[in-house]
Amino acid sequence: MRVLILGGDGFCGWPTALHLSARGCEIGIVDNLSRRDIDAELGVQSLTPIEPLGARIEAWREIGGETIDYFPLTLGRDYDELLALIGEWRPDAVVHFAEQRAAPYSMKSSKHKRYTVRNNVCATHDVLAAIVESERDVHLVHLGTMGVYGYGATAGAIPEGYLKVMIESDGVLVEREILHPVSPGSIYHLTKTQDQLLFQFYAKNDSLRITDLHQGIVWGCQTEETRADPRLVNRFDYDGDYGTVLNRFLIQAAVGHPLTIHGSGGQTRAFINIQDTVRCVALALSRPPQAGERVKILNQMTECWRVRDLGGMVARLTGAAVEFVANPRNEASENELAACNQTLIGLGLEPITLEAGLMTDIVEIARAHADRADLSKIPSAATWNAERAAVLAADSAEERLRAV
Ligand code: NAD
Ligand code: USQ
Repeated sequence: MRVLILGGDGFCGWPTALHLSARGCEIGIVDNLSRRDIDAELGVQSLTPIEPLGARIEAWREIGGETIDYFPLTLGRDYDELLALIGEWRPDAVVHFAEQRAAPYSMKSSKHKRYTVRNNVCATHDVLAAIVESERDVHLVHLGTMGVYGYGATAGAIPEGYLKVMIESDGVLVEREILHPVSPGSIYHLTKTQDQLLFQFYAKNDSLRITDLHQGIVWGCQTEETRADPRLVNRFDYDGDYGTVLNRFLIQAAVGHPLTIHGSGGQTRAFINIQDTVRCVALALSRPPQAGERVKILNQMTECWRVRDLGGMVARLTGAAVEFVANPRNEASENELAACNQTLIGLGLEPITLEAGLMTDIVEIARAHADRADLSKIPSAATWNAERAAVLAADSAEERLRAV
């Protein structure tokens, strides 16, 4: 199978490219390296030292991997080049990871909000339009997010994308299945809800075959393939904008920083290990929807955890201190969460669940590169609104007073 990986230099895209390449797929990567530019903008770097993309690809070939093609395009801007690429490279499937994916980054300022909306929505739409215009039968697999559902009260486990409802028609109650209502918690998450509508339209209007993987928070760093050579190492973000909660806690523990629990830590979220991410994408590719079928939506998560329980677990494992800090986000301080993931389990996914052994592995990676960590980049400074900004400002003024 020929697979074009959009965003193949990123945290999920790079290990997916290698995983599929190792299993006989011919791989092409499209990436504009904007994630590396954002590192420069924020003055941060991946905790693990990542090679330039060309060197990564060359290292894969040197250790016996297949050749991977690279196309430096900006999706949402270089439309003609994308269209030509789909026509000439002739992918059977396109896996779309190429979006600005950090909620805090998307909330930093109007500039960041506008960039995230423009980048993500235009990228997704251009991919859809180009597949139609190319007249090729391509299966599009997109990485969406569990966050599209929001974290309000749910009646039982969140279904996979669609919700059965009863509607009244001429005084008669009729059962319908609708796209699950959305409740995004950031501009980033909002763009994923827009993506869903684009997919729904193109599946209906052009019979495109689309799978949308609603992924939970990814933890971990390495996969079977990225471990094969130090030059293949995956990126590992720990800063206040791009670091995700469990990875941040593990690094904070490794560098002796207290674990930064936002608010009460009662937020419950869905999680998945990076090794399972790449397996899930391979499973989704193996079971495409038929032309004319509705968008196939799968919940790509394996377990749910409350943030303060995660903090407690990492603290017990490592001896780290825990700190409850003012929450920069506008989010429910406590929520319950359960989600269905039967489709991927039914396709054979055997989840890697949070275990002390695996976490110790990551703490070891973090310790090995601790000298690259910039502790001043750990606090999450992007505030969601004026009220949150005031709370954080009051909190740091109090801290300064305590220090004198
Ligand atoms: P990432 O930022 O590490 O990777 C995204 C890649 O896409 C980067 O290499 C970037 O340079 C590229 N890119 C972005 N916009 C582009 C554009 N317009 N044109 C070309 N290239 C572009 O992010 P990630 O963690 O690998 O996430 C990949 C996808 O998975 C995202 O869509 C994200 O929403 C989704 N996801 C990630 C997580 C997670 O915890 N990391 C969880 C759920 C869903
Ligand atoms: N949190 C802390 N302390 C920290 C960092 C985060 O308590 O130091 C809390 C946050 O306030 C939030 C929760 O942990 O309640 C999760 O935050 P996160 O940064 O780990 O995850 P999130 O912002 O939701 O985004 C990440 C990815 C995004 C993906 C999403 C999946 O960056 O690309 O879509 O996870 S989901 O959350 O299911 O929508």
